[in-house]
Amino acid sequence: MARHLVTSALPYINGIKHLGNMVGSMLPADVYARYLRQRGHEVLYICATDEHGTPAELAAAKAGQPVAEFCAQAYETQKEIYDGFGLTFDYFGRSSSPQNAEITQHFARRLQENGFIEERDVRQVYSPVDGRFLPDRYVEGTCPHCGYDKARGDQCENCTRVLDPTDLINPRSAISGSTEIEVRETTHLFLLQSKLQGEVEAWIDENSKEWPLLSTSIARKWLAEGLHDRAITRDLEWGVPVPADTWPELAAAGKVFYVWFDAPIEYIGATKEWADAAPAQGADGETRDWKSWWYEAVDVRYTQFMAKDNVPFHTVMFPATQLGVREPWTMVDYVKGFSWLTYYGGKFSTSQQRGVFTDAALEILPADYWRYFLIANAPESDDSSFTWEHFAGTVNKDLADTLGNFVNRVLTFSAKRFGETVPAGGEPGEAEEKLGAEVARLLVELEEHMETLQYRKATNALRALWSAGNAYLVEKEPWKQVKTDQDAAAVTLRTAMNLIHLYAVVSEPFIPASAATLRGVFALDADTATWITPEAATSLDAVPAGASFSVPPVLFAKISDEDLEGFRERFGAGSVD
Ligand code: B3M
Ligand code: ZN
Repeated sequence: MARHLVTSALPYINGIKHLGNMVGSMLPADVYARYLRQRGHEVLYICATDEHGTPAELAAAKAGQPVAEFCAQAYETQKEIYDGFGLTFDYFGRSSSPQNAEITQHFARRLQENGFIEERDVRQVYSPVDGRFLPDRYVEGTCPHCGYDKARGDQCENCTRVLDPTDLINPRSAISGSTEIEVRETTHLFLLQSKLQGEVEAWIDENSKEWPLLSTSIARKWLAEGLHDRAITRDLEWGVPVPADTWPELAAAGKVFYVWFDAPIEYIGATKEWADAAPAQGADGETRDWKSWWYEAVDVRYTQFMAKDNVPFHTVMFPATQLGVREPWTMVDYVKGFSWLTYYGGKFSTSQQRGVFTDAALEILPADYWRYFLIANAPESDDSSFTWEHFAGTVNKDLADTLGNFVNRVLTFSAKRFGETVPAGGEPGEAEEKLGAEVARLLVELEEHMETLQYRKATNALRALWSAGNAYLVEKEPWKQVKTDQDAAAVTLRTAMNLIHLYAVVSEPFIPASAATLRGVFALDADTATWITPEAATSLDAVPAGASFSVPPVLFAKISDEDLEGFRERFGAGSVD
């Protein structure tokens, strides 16, 4: 059986992420990791904050803090939010860790030995007003490709093209706003990606056969445009230093690696952080062999999650780096890319505070409401839009009316008529057989969609499982049965309770907190968090007659019109420019 390595794109340290960021990387990765664990696989789910580069320096400057202090604080803030969303990282690291510096420097040395790095003198944007070079996001201007006037020096947010600061039209300093910009000469390390084009192409041909179209089309487009040699160092204070043993002059000049060079390496760095943290966290007694996941790891299947703007870096550039290192580091097997989640059809915007940010989301409603809505509407092939109306409608219909109501009705009614044990008596008949077959069929569907990482389809199957319970109740009408045939009512309620148990298991990756409540309904010895096979589901008898149960509090509160109005007001619904 394969061991599963799962990573989600590393959230930048510079601010709180919005729901679009959440659904485009961490949340689907968590759902997948939870599912795989339930299926009994060995899983390592790794993430970290991406702490280097100009975004971190700019955010720290804005907060008036030294950058190390800013990052340490911002890391804790983000980590707390992800805990709140129920994300089950095996480790949530920091790209500023010594582990990442060590591995990044190792990669650079190997690339140098293998002839894939070259020192080049380049002309770079310099701001006399700020007294410094202006790499990447320190410059803003007009995109030469699409004309977007707030393009950053490293990438245009509008057309997603990767840029060089000198490409920008009408450049200005992001620090002072000064348009008095000079171009000066300085030396940087270049990664000779052009030499690796053929190898990357061959690797893509061989490995991307099963990837979603979104990922392969972006990778192919980049390869078609040709891999260009790229500067992998910067003149910044904060970053992984160029190793002095290999490049003494550049190290003395204070050059650090470009954030996109060290960030993907942090997937490995964070795994080493996980291993190094073991003595402190080692109550579980497990051995943490980071290298067994990353080096000569023939039994590891590696799945990555990210939004589409990150796809080129993961499908082309990082593979080029890995190939150039000429060592057997684990390369990605499956790249799950996502389109954008929009806010009423417009962009979520950090600077304009438009949309819902993850901290505010948890302030107003429990994580499961967000998890469910976001995964059910994951922007898998196209952009999808968040609106409060759609969100409230989904929560009320699927969670409150379909799942919550079923659970509450069955347990409350049974407790009232038969007491708080699963009713005994009667034999399952045709209706139960039909239900069992339907449940088994839907479970197979759910499994198939989870295995192929199709989240919308998986959620449809989950919802259909919940609906099957309601349809069964409507068909059997236990509240009528109980008046004429106690045994018949007992069969119906017992079967319905087995459905609740099944829902507790199969809903867990999606809505873990509610699933835990459902598992707690029955005092069963067996670990019910383990997946139920379709064969076992057919008989719907895991919870036996006589088992005790308790009625949980209402699982999902409905979102009222009043709530909805309040949310719209607070978050500025529909204010799209
Ligand atoms: N931090 C970009 C982003 O947050 C970047 C991802 C790095 S993954 C190695 O969208
Ligand atoms: Zn552009």
